[in-house]
Amino acid sequence: MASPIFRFRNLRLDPATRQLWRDGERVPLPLKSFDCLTYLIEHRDRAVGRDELIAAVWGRAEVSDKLLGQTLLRARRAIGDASGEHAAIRTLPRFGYTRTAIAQAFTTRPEPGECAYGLSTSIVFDDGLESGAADWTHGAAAGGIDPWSLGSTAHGGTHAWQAGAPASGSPNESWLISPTVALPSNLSSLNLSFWNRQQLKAPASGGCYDGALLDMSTDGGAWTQVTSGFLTTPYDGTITSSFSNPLGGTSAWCGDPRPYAKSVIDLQDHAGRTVKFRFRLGHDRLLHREAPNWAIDDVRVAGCATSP
Ligand SMILES: [Ca+2]
Repeated sequence: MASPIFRFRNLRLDPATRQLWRDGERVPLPLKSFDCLTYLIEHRDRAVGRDELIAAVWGRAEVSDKLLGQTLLRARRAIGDASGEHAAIRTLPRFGYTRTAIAQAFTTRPEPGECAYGLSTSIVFDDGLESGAADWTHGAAAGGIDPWSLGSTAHGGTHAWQAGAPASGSPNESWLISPTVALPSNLSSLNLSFWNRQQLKAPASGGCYDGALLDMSTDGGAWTQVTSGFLTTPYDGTITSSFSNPLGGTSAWCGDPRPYAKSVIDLQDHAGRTVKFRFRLGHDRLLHREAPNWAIDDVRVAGCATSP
């Protein structure tokens, strides 16, 4: 299992690089204080005895109460710990056979699409589009053009799916369809994630002229638009019906422009089924932005498994 990153309050602690961040700013912290903080967070489900903490961080028993107290004080200051019963790190006066123990009340949370501490990520499907189109398909509605191809506007590596712009004056509907993915029934937090970059045309007043959206088919059934379960980067507007966009009136992404962002969608309700994803793009009859209008990379379906 990869070394976890802990997130609590407005803080982010990375044990692998021994760095602590608050609101995106690095918080300097002496190494022993950092190691104490990490050990307490790693064992946040119980109180930690003084001697255990010293053995884990210093590896020897002759650490004075004063040194331990100073080390913990620096850790507490670094995380902005409150005093009294709301403190994350508290000293318990009597604890078993040790003189004192450190109790903690850290509540950590995973990022959308990541697994909580103690659970390992299980990858179900992962395609960075570096090995060709494989089982992907794409096309366009009758009379339209298929703007999809593998191009170099990548998020990871050197390839991504990308859609160009049809000629102005021509409303267009096109799609890109993923391979079939079988969702296991023994994982939790099943999700689809993909990197999603747009250069679509949108009115300054909000909404979309051109729009991009996600459909899903379950067990080979009809396509339906995904309209809920977005854990990050939800649709940001409704496509206007005023300029002949075939998808007019639907919710869509319409970044004008928007750099690569990660879209994460909850799939847990579909566990045990097979699914396909359809990335659908609608252009209106006005002038279009420069290609690529939509780029998709690093498409992944994953869930969380309890570690053995
Ligand atoms: Ca790629």
